Amino acid sequence: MFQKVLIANRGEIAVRVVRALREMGIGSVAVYSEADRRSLHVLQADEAVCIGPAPARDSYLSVPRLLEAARSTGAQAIHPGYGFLSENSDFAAAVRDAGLSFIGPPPEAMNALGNKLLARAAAHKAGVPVVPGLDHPVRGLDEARAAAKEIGFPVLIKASHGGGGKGMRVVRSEDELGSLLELTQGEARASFSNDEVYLERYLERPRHVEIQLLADSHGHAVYLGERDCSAQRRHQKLIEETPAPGLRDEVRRAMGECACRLALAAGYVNAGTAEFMVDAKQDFYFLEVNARLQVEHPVTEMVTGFDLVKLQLLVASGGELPFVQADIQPRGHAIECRITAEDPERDFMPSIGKIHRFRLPSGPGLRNDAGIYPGAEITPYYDSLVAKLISWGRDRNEARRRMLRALDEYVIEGVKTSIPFHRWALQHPAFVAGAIDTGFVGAEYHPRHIAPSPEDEALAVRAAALHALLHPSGASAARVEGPPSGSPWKFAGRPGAAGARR
Ligand code: MV4
Repeated sequence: MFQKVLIANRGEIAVRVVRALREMGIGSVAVYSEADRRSLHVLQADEAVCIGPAPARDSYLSVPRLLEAARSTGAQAIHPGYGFLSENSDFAAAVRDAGLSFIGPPPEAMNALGNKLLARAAAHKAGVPVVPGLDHPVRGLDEARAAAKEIGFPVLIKASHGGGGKGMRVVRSEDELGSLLELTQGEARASFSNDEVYLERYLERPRHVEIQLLADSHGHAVYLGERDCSAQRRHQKLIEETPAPGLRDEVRRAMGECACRLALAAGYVNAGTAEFMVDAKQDFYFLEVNARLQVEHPVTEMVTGFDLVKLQLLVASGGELPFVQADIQPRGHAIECRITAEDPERDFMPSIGKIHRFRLPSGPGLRNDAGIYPGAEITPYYDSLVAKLISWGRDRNEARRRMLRALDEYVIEGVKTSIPFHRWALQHPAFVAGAIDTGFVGAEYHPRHIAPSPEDEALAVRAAALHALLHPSGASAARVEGPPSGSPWKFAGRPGAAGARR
């Protein structure tokens, strides 16, 4: 096993990796940009190296600076976290060429699964269902027309090199095909420097269900259940849970077995995620493999009891998986809410500033993975994810109500956060019923759901005016004696109160 590992990342995920290393008795090296001098991951790691100025391309994305930091500190391996260089096969190769271990898959496996068309072909070969469509780039309008007719409308034009929902266009009829093909190719050329596109049948509002897999270098692969990530907005996940509500056991098992076959066929070694779309009949279709630890990995850890970061370190150092599929027996239900520094009332606009009050919820069945602390600065340079709140329950409803309770306890002041959105989502009838798909947030969420209603605003103004009349000296409301039962405001929003949630 390694004695010292460098973490090529920042924020909550860097803190998460430090924790696993500390428990394993392995030294940790944090790297940081000038904007992150006082960040939590720097304070938590055994050592820390400044690798450059705030812009990520000059720090967290600089391969030479990361390798130099590993060399100068004597780290033997690099954990890339998620985002940044985590799925960059050139980085994985450079780490290997520098004589270090990469806590991730071999670059060859990353390449085989990283390109959408290559991944489709690999899936096809491994007997994994993919959405009906072309297995090669479109070579002209005539071919596209013939393929679209065969597939059946609506079809989806996808850029081979696209990602994160960019470079996709729905075509509803043949007469739109020519113009949308040109448009998508032009956008693909501009965004990905490559205009290759292909066609697939378009699934309306699928669920997003992904399989957590784990593969070692001895030919073993297992799956650790699935996660439903349908609660997302513009391809940014907001809430994830496991197990996927209502997913039939035989579907879950079939998806898991597909993910393992694919991993073994590609020579994959690491934790990884096979993404699928699931339709209303629970037919499932493979999308792609994320060759990294994911943001939402904690929900899987909560129900399986395994530490995925420790297992990543084990398989990356050549170790054999210490259990088989039958040993994986998930228990209960877990939900994760991503706490981002964004304003859900203003189109999730990033919010920056200093965190002045910060208190995390605690008590039974909760986990907090936070990258911030009181006094920390949220800068505009990086991702807006600042913390993750995970709840566990014996069943889904316990996990859901526990999450609502925890969101009520959460205190974070200084920046706007996604917490009001989560309160809304977790009480929505469709979420309560476990009946959401990837269209849920786009179709159902509107800022007015969390902004105070005009009635409440007007009532607040009248209350303030009354207070000013009764206390002309300017005594603050906080010092005014309330009725014996306490202020009615104290109970507004509690179960049983008029207009209460739940
Ligand atoms: C699709 C689809 C419907 N039909 N492909 C979006 C991101 C990319 N990785 C794949 N995506 C989709 N591909 C076909 N043939 C709908 C989506 C999609 C989606 C997929 C997974 C999770 C969230 C999504 C949100 C909107 C659209």
